[in-house]
Amino acid sequence: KPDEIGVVAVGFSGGQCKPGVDAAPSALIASGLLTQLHTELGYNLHHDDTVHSYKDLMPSEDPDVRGMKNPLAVSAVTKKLSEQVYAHAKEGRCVLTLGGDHSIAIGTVSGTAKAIKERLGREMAVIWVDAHADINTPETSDSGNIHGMPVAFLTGLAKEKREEIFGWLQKDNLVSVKKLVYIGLRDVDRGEKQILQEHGICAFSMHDIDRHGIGRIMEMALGHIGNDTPIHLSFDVDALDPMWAPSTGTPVRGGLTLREGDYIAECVHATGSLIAMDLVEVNPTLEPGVNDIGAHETVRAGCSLVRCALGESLL
Ligand code: DIR
Ligand code: MN
Ligand code: MN
Ligand code: MN
Repeated sequence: KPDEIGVVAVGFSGGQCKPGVDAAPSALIASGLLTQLHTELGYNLHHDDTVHSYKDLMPSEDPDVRGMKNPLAVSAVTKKLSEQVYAHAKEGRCVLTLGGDHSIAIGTVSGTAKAIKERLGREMAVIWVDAHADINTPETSDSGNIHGMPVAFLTGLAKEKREEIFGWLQKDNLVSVKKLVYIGLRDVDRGEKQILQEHGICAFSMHDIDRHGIGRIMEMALGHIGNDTPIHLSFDVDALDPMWAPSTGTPVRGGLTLREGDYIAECVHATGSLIAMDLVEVNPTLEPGVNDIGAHETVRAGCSLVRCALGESLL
């Protein structure tokens, strides 16, 4: 049922330290994104009309564990989100998750990975579009922010036995490092570079994009994944240059143009294998521009990426 989309709106910011990224789903929806998906692109949306903040899951105390900040909260939220995403994916819906910071991908990817294994008997691929690799382990992380660690937990490179601190992640929830592709990297920590090298992870940096052009990069990225493999696209808006997406927690100059971002999304759509997309790290309360212009532009860019991934550019 490729015309059915499950939507999960996640107003969660506990994977990093700046408030406001929890306001993104409402801003994206208020700007008309979901309406457009229905009326212009013809999708049938399954949405509970709720921006989930998971307040009932918040612990009263949440001390650091192995340097991780808010470990109980992030674990509890992503566990619940994993179940929500799984339920949509199990029905054969393409799952659109509006974040929230990127820690929420621990929930989304774990949910789709499991559903795809059960439904299709297949391992899915993950395309991670980001300025950052988000593959720190608790030990390599300088910040302790879990939004810099989701890929480590999702690939099993970071593990924690305690059920209440990501111990709920089972084998079925994980993705292979071989099925992971990065695009847009330009701010990768030393420990992360080591992890990427050690495991031979497929990663296309901004340097690679400058060198080959985005067209060739997408051929290589999709070639690595292989035909007919279900794809989960996890798009951090900070992959875009701050010129296009200034309202985000950790902007890094020298990023993708909006057109390059849209092109990535269009190419993934064209495979016909997109099974889920996350759009994360839009923070409408961070407004480097005058009169909200930064926030407005960032929301607009985010909406464009989602529409492109869902086929708006098709003639
Ligand atoms: C840094 C920043 N690598 C960290 N990560 C960010 O905190 O681990 N990810 N900003 O989006
Ligand atoms: Mn990220
Ligand atoms: Mn990032
Ligand atoms: Mn970030």
